[in-house]
Amino acid sequence: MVIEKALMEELARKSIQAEKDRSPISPITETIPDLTMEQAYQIQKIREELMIAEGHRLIGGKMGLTSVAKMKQMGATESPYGKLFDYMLLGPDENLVFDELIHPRVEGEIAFLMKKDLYGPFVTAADVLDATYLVLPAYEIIDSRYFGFRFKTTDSVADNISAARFKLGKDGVAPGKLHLEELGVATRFSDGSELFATGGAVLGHPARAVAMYVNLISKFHDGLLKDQIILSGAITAATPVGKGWSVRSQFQGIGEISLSVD
Ligand code: 0L1
Ligand code: MG
Repeated sequence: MVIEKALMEELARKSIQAEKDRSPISPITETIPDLTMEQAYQIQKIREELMIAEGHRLIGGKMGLTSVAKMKQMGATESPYGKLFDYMLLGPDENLVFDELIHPRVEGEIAFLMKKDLYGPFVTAADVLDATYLVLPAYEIIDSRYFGFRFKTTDSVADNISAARFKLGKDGVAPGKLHLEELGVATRFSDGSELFATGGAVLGHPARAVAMYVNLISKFHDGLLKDQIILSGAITAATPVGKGWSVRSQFQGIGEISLSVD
């Protein structure tokens, strides 16, 4: 089905309003079941332009569903991307405020801080590592604007793949000497439960996810730019969080990160 630009803008505005009001909405595919991935990215792009017009600064991007754990959790077959804005970044000692979000979930991820611009569509993982200033431990806090986190991947793409907040570890390391695919990530939650995975859980190597991001955004002639941050995707499944909850992770050879929820 053809979707007129005006309807795309209306759908983008609904997603933004749901984020602002913490008021979940129904997935687009309930009314437009054959929403294509291309249309979903056009809606996401309009959403991005509207956010920038409101004064938010684009500071990077994110890949989603890059691990088998996440794909299984969401029943997905392809890895989508989204964009990160300045208001999403939590300070190094800042807690997550539960009441600002709808139904947040936390994911441990490896972040890349760029020192060079990269433009696709033929970027490789080696190009990404060459253009990276630091890799850092990160938490992404996703918060779908759809009821009950229930949607198709196309809905999620139109909703900026649930991007809501993220936090970076205080220390980062130049990627030169690291084997990111072997790097272990150990996570311990305040209820005593633990998760362990390696960087290779993300498409075999997290730099591959970043290369995929650069190549995908080239369809809009966008690049991953110097000083931007990119989250390479959850290493383990996303964990729902509540008030009073906390988590700490060790990223082997990079550093640690922790997060508490107020
Ligand atoms: O960061 C993520 O892995 C989110 C990917 C898309 C699925 C979702 O919207 O939760
Ligand atoms: Mg994520």
